[in-house]
Amino acid sequence: MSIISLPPPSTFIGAPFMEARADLLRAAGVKAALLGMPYDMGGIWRTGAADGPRGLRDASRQYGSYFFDDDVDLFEAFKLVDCGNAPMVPANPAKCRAAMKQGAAGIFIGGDHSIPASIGEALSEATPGNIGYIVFDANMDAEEEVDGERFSNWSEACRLAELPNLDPRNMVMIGIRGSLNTRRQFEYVKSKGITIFAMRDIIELGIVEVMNRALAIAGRGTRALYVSFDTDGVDAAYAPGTSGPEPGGLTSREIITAARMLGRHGVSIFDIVELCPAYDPSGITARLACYLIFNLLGAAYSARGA
Ligand SMILES: [Mn+2]
Repeated sequence: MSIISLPPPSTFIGAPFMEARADLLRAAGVKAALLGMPYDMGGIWRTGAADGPRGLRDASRQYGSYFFDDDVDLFEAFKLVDCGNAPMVPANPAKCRAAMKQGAAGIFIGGDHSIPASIGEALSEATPGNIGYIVFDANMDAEEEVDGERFSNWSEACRLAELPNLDPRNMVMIGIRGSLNTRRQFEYVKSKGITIFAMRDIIELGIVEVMNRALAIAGRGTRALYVSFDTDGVDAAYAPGTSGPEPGGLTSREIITAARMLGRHGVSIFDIVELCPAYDPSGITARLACYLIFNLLGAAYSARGA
Protein backbone atom coordinates (compact mmCIF):
# COMPACT_ATOMS: atom_id res chain seq x y z
CA MET A 1 0.00 0.00 0.00
CA SER A 2 1.38 3.38 -0.87
CA ILE A 3 0.48 6.46 1.07
CA ILE A 4 -0.92 9.44 -0.76
CA SER A 5 -1.41 13.01 0.34
CA LEU A 6 -5.01 13.71 1.41
CA PRO A 7 -6.83 16.99 1.99
CA PRO A 8 -6.67 18.01 5.67
CA PRO A 9 -10.03 18.31 7.46
CA SER A 10 -9.54 22.05 7.58
CA THR A 11 -7.09 24.00 5.44
CA PHE A 12 -4.98 27.02 6.37
CA ILE A 13 -7.38 30.02 6.48
CA GLY A 14 -9.76 27.94 4.36
CA ALA A 15 -7.43 28.00 1.34
CA PRO A 16 -8.20 25.57 -1.48
CA PHE A 17 -6.49 22.17 -1.25
CA MET A 18 -4.10 21.31 -4.04
CA GLU A 19 -1.78 18.34 -4.33
CA ALA A 20 1.88 19.27 -3.78
CA ARG A 21 2.90 18.79 -7.40
CA ALA A 22 4.98 21.44 -9.13
CA ASP A 23 3.12 21.01 -12.46
CA LEU A 24 -0.30 21.54 -10.84
CA LEU A 25 0.86 24.54 -8.82
CA ARG A 26 2.46 26.12 -11.87
CA ALA A 27 -0.60 25.55 -14.07
CA ALA A 28 -2.83 27.19 -11.44
CA GLY A 29 -0.51 30.20 -11.09
CA VAL A 30 0.08 29.47 -7.40
CA LYS A 31 2.63 31.82 -5.81
CA ALA A 32 2.38 30.57 -2.23
CA ALA A 33 1.66 27.02 -1.12
CA LEU A 34 1.68 25.54 2.36
CA LEU A 35 2.70 21.96 3.15
CA GLY A 36 2.46 20.29 6.56
CA MET A 37 5.25 18.02 7.76
CA PRO A 38 3.80 16.11 10.72
CA TYR A 39 7.09 14.57 11.80
CA ASP A 40 8.68 14.60 15.25
CA MET A 41 10.77 11.45 15.31
CA GLY A 42 13.86 13.66 15.25
CA GLY A 43 13.03 15.40 18.53
CA ILE A 44 15.63 15.07 21.27
CA TRP A 45 13.64 16.80 24.01
CA ARG A 46 9.90 16.18 23.97
CA THR A 47 7.56 15.17 21.16
CA GLY A 48 4.31 16.73 20.01
CA ALA A 49 5.49 18.85 17.08
CA ALA A 50 4.01 16.29 14.66
CA ASP A 51 0.69 17.87 15.59
CA GLY A 52 1.92 21.35 14.54
CA PRO A 53 0.23 21.46 11.12
CA ARG A 54 -3.11 20.53 12.72
CA GLY A 55 -2.67 23.19 15.40
CA LEU A 56 -1.78 25.89 12.87
CA ARG A 57 -4.75 25.07 10.65
CA ASP A 58 -7.15 24.98 13.62
CA ALA A 59 -5.93 28.36 14.88
CA SER A 60 -6.12 29.84 11.37
CA ARG A 61 -9.87 29.23 11.20
CA GLN A 62 -10.18 32.49 13.10
CA TYR A 63 -8.71 34.34 10.11
CA GLY A 64 -9.71 35.08 6.54
CA SER A 65 -7.67 35.68 3.40
CA TYR A 66 -7.65 39.48 3.79
CA PHE A 67 -4.64 40.85 5.70
CA PHE A 68 -5.28 44.37 6.90
CA ASP A 69 -1.66 45.38 7.57
CA ASP A 70 -0.80 45.28 3.86
CA ASP A 71 -4.33 45.69 2.49
CA VAL A 72 -3.93 42.43 0.58
CA ASP A 73 -6.09 39.38 -0.09
CA LEU A 74 -3.73 36.40 0.02
CA PHE A 75 -5.97 34.27 -2.18
CA GLU A 76 -6.19 36.94 -4.89
CA ALA A 77 -2.57 38.11 -4.73
CA PHE A 78 -0.79 34.77 -4.19
CA LYS A 79 -3.41 32.17 -5.21
CA LEU A 80 -2.50 30.67 -1.83
CA VAL A 81 -3.25 26.94 -1.55
CA ASP A 82 -2.89 24.34 1.20
CA CYS A 83 -1.20 21.15 -0.02
CA GLY A 84 -2.13 19.12 3.06
CA ASN A 85 0.58 17.11 4.76
CA ALA A 86 3.58 15.27 3.35
CA PRO A 87 2.83 11.56 3.73
CA MET A 88 4.71 9.97 6.61
CA VAL A 89 5.75 6.33 6.66
CA PRO A 90 5.22 4.95 10.19
CA ALA A 91 8.39 4.27 12.17
CA ASN A 92 10.61 4.82 9.14
CA PRO A 93 12.53 8.09 9.43
CA ALA A 94 14.46 7.54 6.18
CA LYS A 95 11.25 7.13 4.16
CA CYS A 96 9.71 10.08 5.98
CA ARG A 97 12.68 12.21 5.00
CA ALA A 98 12.30 11.08 1.39
CA ALA A 99 8.59 11.95 1.46
CA MET A 100 9.35 15.40 2.85
CA LYS A 101 11.70 16.01 -0.08
CA GLN A 102 8.89 15.58 -2.59
CA GLY A 103 6.81 18.53 -1.57
CA ALA A 104 6.69 21.45 -3.95
CA ALA A 105 5.64 24.29 -1.69
CA GLY A 106 7.02 27.51 -0.36
CA ILE A 107 5.78 27.34 3.24
CA PHE A 108 6.60 24.26 5.29
CA ILE A 109 4.91 23.66 8.63
CA GLY A 110 6.69 21.24 10.99
CA GLY A 111 7.15 19.02 12.56
CA ASP A 112 10.35 19.21 14.52
CA HIS A 113 13.55 20.99 13.57
CA SER A 114 15.01 17.95 11.85
CA ILE A 115 12.95 18.74 8.74
CA PRO A 116 15.28 21.40 7.23
CA ALA A 117 17.68 18.57 6.35
CA SER A 118 15.08 17.23 3.92
CA ILE A 119 13.79 20.61 2.75
CA GLY A 120 17.34 21.88 2.25
CA GLU A 121 18.27 18.86 0.15
CA ALA A 122 15.26 19.44 -2.12
CA LEU A 123 16.00 23.16 -2.40
CA SER A 124 19.67 22.46 -3.05
CA GLU A 125 18.83 20.16 -5.96
CA ALA A 126 16.34 22.67 -7.39
CA THR A 127 18.61 25.73 -7.13
CA PRO A 128 21.17 26.48 -9.86
CA GLY A 129 23.43 28.52 -7.61
CA ASN A 130 24.18 29.11 -3.98
CA ILE A 131 21.65 29.24 -1.16
CA GLY A 132 21.60 31.47 1.92
CA TYR A 133 20.06 30.35 5.22
CA ILE A 134 18.69 32.36 8.14
CA VAL A 135 17.33 30.59 11.21
CA PHE A 136 15.60 31.95 14.32
CA ASP A 137 16.28 29.62 17.21
CA ALA A 138 17.34 29.51 20.85
CA ASN A 139 19.70 26.71 19.91
CA MET A 140 22.45 26.23 17.36
CA ASP A 141 21.30 22.68 16.54
CA ALA A 142 24.86 22.03 15.42
CA GLU A 143 25.65 18.67 17.00
CA GLU A 144 27.27 16.63 14.23
CA GLU A 145 25.53 13.50 15.51
CA VAL A 146 23.65 12.38 18.61
CA ASP A 147 24.67 8.86 19.63
CA GLY A 148 25.29 8.09 15.98
CA GLU A 149 22.02 9.61 14.72
CA ARG A 150 22.66 12.35 12.16
CA PHE A 151 19.09 13.51 11.50
CA SER A 152 17.75 14.74 14.84
CA ASN A 153 16.53 18.27 15.57
CA TRP A 154 19.93 18.92 17.14
CA SER A 155 21.88 18.43 13.90
CA GLU A 156 20.07 20.10 11.01
CA ALA A 157 22.56 22.98 10.88
CA CYS A 158 25.33 20.45 10.16
CA ARG A 159 23.32 18.70 7.46
CA LEU A 160 22.60 22.05 5.78
CA ALA A 161 26.25 23.09 6.01
CA GLU A 162 27.15 19.91 4.10
CA LEU A 163 24.98 20.75 1.08
CA PRO A 164 27.11 21.37 -2.01
CA ASN A 165 25.63 24.81 -2.73
CA LEU A 166 25.10 26.09 0.80
CA ASP A 167 28.27 27.77 2.00
CA PRO A 168 28.23 27.89 5.84
CA ARG A 169 29.47 31.49 5.53
CA ASN A 170 25.98 32.25 4.13
CA MET A 171 24.33 30.75 7.23
CA VAL A 172 23.03 33.03 9.99
CA MET A 173 21.60 32.04 13.38
CA ILE A 174 19.48 34.59 15.25
CA GLY A 175 18.30 34.46 18.87
CA ILE A 176 20.78 31.90 20.23
CA ARG A 177 20.83 31.70 24.02
CA GLY A 178 20.90 29.44 26.99
CA SER A 179 22.16 26.17 28.33
CA LEU A 180 20.66 23.69 25.92
CA ASN A 181 23.57 24.71 23.68
CA THR A 182 26.95 23.01 24.04
CA ARG A 183 30.47 24.33 23.66
CA ARG A 184 31.08 21.59 21.09
CA GLN A 185 28.32 23.08 18.92
CA PHE A 186 29.72 26.58 19.33
CA GLU A 187 33.15 25.32 18.23
CA TYR A 188 31.56 23.69 15.17
CA VAL A 189 29.71 26.89 14.26
CA LYS A 190 32.86 29.01 14.60
CA SER A 191 34.99 26.55 12.63
CA LYS A 192 32.52 26.63 9.71
CA GLY A 193 32.24 30.43 9.63
CA ILE A 194 28.52 30.42 10.46
CA THR A 195 27.36 33.78 11.85
CA ILE A 196 25.54 33.98 15.18
CA PHE A 197 23.50 36.93 16.37
CA ALA A 198 22.92 35.92 19.97
CA MET A 199 20.03 37.33 21.99
CA ARG A 200 22.36 39.82 23.61
CA ASP A 201 23.30 41.12 20.13
CA ILE A 202 19.62 41.74 19.40
CA ILE A 203 19.23 43.53 22.73
CA GLU A 204 22.26 45.73 21.99
CA LEU A 205 21.80 46.34 18.24
CA GLY A 206 18.03 46.04 17.81
CA ILE A 207 16.27 43.60 15.51
CA VAL A 208 16.33 45.92 12.45
CA GLU A 209 20.11 46.28 12.47
CA VAL A 210 20.56 42.55 13.11
CA MET A 211 18.28 41.70 10.19
CA ASN A 212 20.05 44.13 7.86
CA ARG A 213 23.36 42.45 8.71
CA ALA A 214 21.86 38.95 8.47
CA LEU A 215 20.35 39.60 5.04
CA ALA A 216 23.67 40.96 3.76
CA ILE A 217 25.53 37.86 4.99
CA ALA A 218 22.98 35.32 3.72
CA GLY A 219 22.56 37.19 0.44
CA ARG A 220 26.25 37.47 -0.45
CA GLY A 221 26.63 35.59 -3.76
CA THR A 222 23.44 33.53 -3.29
CA ARG A 223 20.48 32.95 -5.60
CA ALA A 224 17.95 31.60 -3.06
CA LEU A 225 17.15 32.27 0.59
CA TYR A 226 15.82 29.63 3.00
CA VAL A 227 14.43 30.87 6.31
CA SER A 228 13.62 28.64 9.27
CA PHE A 229 11.55 29.85 12.22
CA ASP A 230 11.99 27.62 15.27
CA THR A 231 9.21 28.67 17.62
CA ASP A 232 11.66 28.57 20.54
CA GLY A 233 13.54 31.48 19.01
CA VAL A 234 10.65 33.50 20.40
CA ASP A 235 10.48 34.10 24.17
CA ALA A 236 8.49 31.33 25.85
CA ALA A 237 6.24 34.07 27.28
CA TYR A 238 5.02 34.75 23.73
CA ALA A 239 5.34 31.23 22.32
CA PRO A 240 4.84 28.63 25.03
CA GLY A 241 3.57 25.99 22.59
CA THR A 242 6.95 24.68 21.55
CA SER A 243 8.94 21.51 22.19
CA GLY A 244 11.73 23.14 24.22
CA PRO A 245 10.54 26.52 25.55
CA GLU A 246 13.26 29.04 26.48
CA PRO A 247 12.84 32.39 28.25
CA GLY A 248 14.58 35.59 27.25
CA GLY A 249 13.97 35.36 23.50
CA LEU A 250 12.50 37.49 20.75
CA THR A 251 9.21 39.24 21.37
CA SER A 252 6.26 38.77 19.04
CA ARG A 253 6.88 42.23 17.63
CA GLU A 254 10.55 41.51 16.99
CA ILE A 255 9.92 38.24 15.12
CA ILE A 256 7.13 39.92 13.11
CA THR A 257 9.49 42.79 12.26
CA ALA A 258 12.03 40.21 11.12
CA ALA A 259 9.42 38.37 9.05
CA ARG A 260 8.42 41.62 7.36
CA MET A 261 12.02 42.50 6.52
CA LEU A 262 12.45 39.01 5.05
CA GLY A 263 9.29 39.41 3.00
CA ARG A 264 10.48 42.77 1.67
CA HIS A 265 13.86 41.30 0.81
CA GLY A 266 12.42 38.17 -0.82
CA VAL A 267 12.50 34.61 0.46
CA SER A 268 12.51 31.43 -1.63
CA ILE A 269 11.03 29.14 1.00
CA PHE A 270 10.48 29.19 4.74
CA ASP A 271 9.48 26.81 7.48
CA ILE A 272 7.95 27.13 10.95
CA VAL A 273 8.96 24.27 13.23
CA GLU A 274 8.58 22.93 16.76
CA LEU A 275 5.02 24.20 17.04
CA CYS A 276 3.60 21.97 19.76
CA PRO A 277 -0.18 22.40 20.21
CA ALA A 278 -0.27 20.19 23.33
CA TYR A 279 1.67 22.93 25.17
CA ASP A 280 -0.27 25.77 23.57
CA PRO A 281 -3.53 25.80 25.52
CA SER A 282 -4.48 29.35 24.51
CA GLY A 283 -3.49 28.78 20.89
CA ILE A 284 -1.31 31.92 20.96
CA THR A 285 1.79 30.21 19.56
CA ALA A 286 -0.17 28.88 16.60
CA ARG A 287 -1.64 32.33 16.04
CA LEU A 288 1.83 33.88 16.11
CA ALA A 289 2.81 31.32 13.45
CA CYS A 290 -0.16 32.50 11.37
CA TYR A 291 1.04 36.09 11.83
CA LEU A 292 4.52 35.18 10.57
CA ILE A 293 2.98 33.83 7.36
CA PHE A 294 0.64 36.82 6.96
CA ASN A 295 3.39 39.36 7.58
CA LEU A 296 6.04 37.73 5.41
CA LEU A 297 3.63 37.42 2.45
CA GLY A 298 2.00 40.78 3.13
CA ALA A 299 5.31 42.64 3.27
CA ALA A 300 6.43 40.89 0.06
CA TYR A 301 3.23 42.08 -1.59
CA SER A 302 3.66 45.64 -0.36
CA ALA A 303 7.25 45.71 -1.61
CA ARG A 304 6.83 44.12 -5.03
CA GLY A 305 3.29 42.92 -5.58
CA ALA A 306 2.80 39.17 -5.53
MN1 LIG B 1 15.87 24.39 16.60
